[in-house]
Amino acid sequence: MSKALDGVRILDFTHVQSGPTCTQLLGWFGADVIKVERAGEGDATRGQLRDIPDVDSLYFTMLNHNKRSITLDTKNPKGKAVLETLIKQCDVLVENFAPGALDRMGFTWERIQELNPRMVVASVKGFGPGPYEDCKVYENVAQCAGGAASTTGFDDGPPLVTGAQIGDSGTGLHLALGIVAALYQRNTTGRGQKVMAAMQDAVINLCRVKLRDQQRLDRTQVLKEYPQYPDSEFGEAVPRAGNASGGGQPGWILKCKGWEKDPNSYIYFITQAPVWASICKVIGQEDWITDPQYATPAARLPHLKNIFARIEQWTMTKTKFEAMDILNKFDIPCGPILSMKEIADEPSLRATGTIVEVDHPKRGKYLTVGNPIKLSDSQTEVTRSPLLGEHTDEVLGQLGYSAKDIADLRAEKVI
Ligand code: CAO
Repeated sequence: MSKALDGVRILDFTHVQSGPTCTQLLGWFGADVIKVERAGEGDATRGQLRDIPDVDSLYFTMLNHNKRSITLDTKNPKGKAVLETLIKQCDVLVENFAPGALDRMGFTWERIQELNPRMVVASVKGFGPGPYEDCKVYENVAQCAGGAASTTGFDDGPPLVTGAQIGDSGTGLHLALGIVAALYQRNTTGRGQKVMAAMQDAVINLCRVKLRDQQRLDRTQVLKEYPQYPDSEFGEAVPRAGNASGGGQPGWILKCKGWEKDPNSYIYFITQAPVWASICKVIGQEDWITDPQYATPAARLPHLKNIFARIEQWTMTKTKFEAMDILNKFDIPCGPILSMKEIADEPSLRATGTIVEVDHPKRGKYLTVGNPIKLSDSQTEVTRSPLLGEHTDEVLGQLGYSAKDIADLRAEKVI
């Protein structure tokens, strides 16, 4: 079967997490991704958080499937010449170096355009133009500067970062969309263009509903679906909302049977208005269907804590899966708090290719997250991450280098 991005060649100059998630996605859609790494060391994540000595870490392997790896010293003149050949023969260059690193290497936008005017040059940076544009940035810096941390957690605690890597993987997703859009536009213009995704911007985009709430708060000085209402004062900025729903249907995380011993024995429960009567029947509180204090969504807002406490009395009598079964029969939106262990073992996620087992020559079998985006005409087969420099000879051969050229470059430590 053909793939959506068949024939697209990516010069993958990315490292750590944000850039590699982007190029991995492009690889899953069929692009030929050539990852350029420094000889001897490679992407720093190969050696970070290792669970097996001298074997590429899960951090690296899980971000670099469906790629080829070549080693190249791009600060060496002969290495630069190889990079120029790659630029001429690739469609997209993706990089997430610290600001200015590509320019310092001699590969400015102008130079790249001279070499290949059709090339799309895509970058992840921590910040867009402004006071922080020269800063190096990692995941949690972006979560903090993008508004996520100030709006995550509980009112009486400090700001919190989330486990979801919205700064890195979130930005990688944004960048991948930008690249595909730029390739599409190239079909009509014949030109490449610069694509830039700043991590702060990506996090702000994902926190869009909190900017919505900031403006509601500015106008009305209250956010009635937040846990601060009606008992506490609101300040000037959107407060942390605990587990309140970000949408118009109030929700909260409730204890289920076994919560005393199992830290994940909880369920997310949404009191969606159309099923209010069903909720009342399930928990045995039918009087709330008609009681004017509870009968309408607006009337319920001052009583949400009381409502969730009453529902929790019911959920605590059921396991999270029993509660799911019962609630779903009545179309009551809810979700179990699944641990990573439960996700790893879930057969339906294996069946859809969202959780995939991959075999690696040095580490053996391991689990990874497959392509979360499913295309009906472009199936994803997850192939293992490359060893450092595994494809150097193959790729240089395809670029027209002879075996002797390659041996000379190796002797001079350029590759
Ligand atoms: N050959 C020779 N030199 C190479 C090379 C190669 N194949 N690949 C990289 N280099 C050089 C770069 O040119 C750079 O050199 P200079 O500093 O002399 O210009 C140097 O290696 C280091 O690059 P870096 O500054 O990007 O790497 P770092 O480890 O110091 O910083 C990071 C890492 C992530 C903080 C930084 O790259 C960054 O801010 N990137 C943008 C934001 C981003 O993507 N962050 C997410 C990372 S995932 O959490």
